[in-house]
Amino acid sequence: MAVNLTPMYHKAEEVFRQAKTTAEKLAALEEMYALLPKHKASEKMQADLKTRMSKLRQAGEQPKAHGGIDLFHVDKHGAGQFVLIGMPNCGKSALVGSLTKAHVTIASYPFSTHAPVPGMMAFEDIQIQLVDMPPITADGPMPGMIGAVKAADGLIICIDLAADVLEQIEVCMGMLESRSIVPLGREPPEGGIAKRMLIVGTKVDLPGGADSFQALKELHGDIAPMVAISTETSEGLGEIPRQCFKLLDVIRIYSKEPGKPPDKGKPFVLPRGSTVLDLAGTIHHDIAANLKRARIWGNNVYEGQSVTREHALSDRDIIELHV
Ligand SMILES: Nc1nc2c(ncn2[C@@H]2O[C@H](COP(=O)(O)OP(=O)(O)OP(=O)(O)O)[C@@H](O)[C@H]2O)c(=O)[nH]1
Ligand SMILES: [Mg+2]
Repeated sequence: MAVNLTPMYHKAEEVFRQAKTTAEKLAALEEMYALLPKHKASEKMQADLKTRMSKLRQAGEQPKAHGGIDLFHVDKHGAGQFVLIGMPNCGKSALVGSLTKAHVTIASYPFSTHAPVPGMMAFEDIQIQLVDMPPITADGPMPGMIGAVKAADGLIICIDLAADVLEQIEVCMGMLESRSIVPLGREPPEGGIAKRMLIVGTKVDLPGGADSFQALKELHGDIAPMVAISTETSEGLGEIPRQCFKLLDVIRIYSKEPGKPPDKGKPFVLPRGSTVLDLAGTIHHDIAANLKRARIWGNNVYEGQSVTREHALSDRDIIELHV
């Protein structure tokens, strides 16, 4: 039986031939792998592509110590970055695909994602970054992946409600614990880190999904907040941006120039507890250095009240800075 390669595949192969850097070559190979028809006749090609990808990944990691590229590093954008963790085929890519415009690979076979894929998820008037990741297994994550997990502002742990939920929790939490990463609110071991985490039960539309979610909540509800979702029916999807925003514990501040209406388009996003001076420093260090006074419109204050540099801001406050 012949392997019928699509024009898209040939295009990806051409991109591979033209690629100069390891990252470009790897991205092209991944595209070729995604576009390769998966059946018996293509098994040898699949294996061959996997070997080539694996060699490139190793090559990509070698020079890291000498300042080379980190294939798992994703530049942060928006109010915060959440990295997805989960076992093969649990629905990570489908989730990122449903909440962002990212071009993810969703497939019925496992190990379909080979590299991080970032996308921006909207929550009201801000954006939160999601990063789709290759799966982890009982043998652990792909080499190099832990750096991205540690660097993230938060983790979304995906548990397939149509599969063995307890095994998945054990594998995911065990992997994190073995790297001294614990959920926020727990004491990390020395040198470890506490991370914001959201547990997402996926495929709740499948038979037994709702019951599995209840069982998961009863047994492990103390680890982190939990949400059940389906990318098929959209159930629960709206909860994810809300929960991520809550976990990030940030506030949105709108700036206003004297005599003009506030700029409601794009708020500044700051950690909860930030002051007027923190806001000024985020805008420009000159403004922070020369800040004389500020006026505020918002919660728990009179409209346009003058406040000091040390005044702690609240979510959705409008601030007018005077230098
Ligand atoms: N019924 C149902 N199927 C889903 C849902 N989410 C994902 N799937 C299916 O589950 C399979 C795996 O989905 P992916 O999103 O590719 O899974 P993944 O976790 O990214 O897989 P890897 O990249 O291999 O780790 C696909 O066939 C999806 O269509 C869901 O909410 N409901
Ligand atoms: Mg995937």
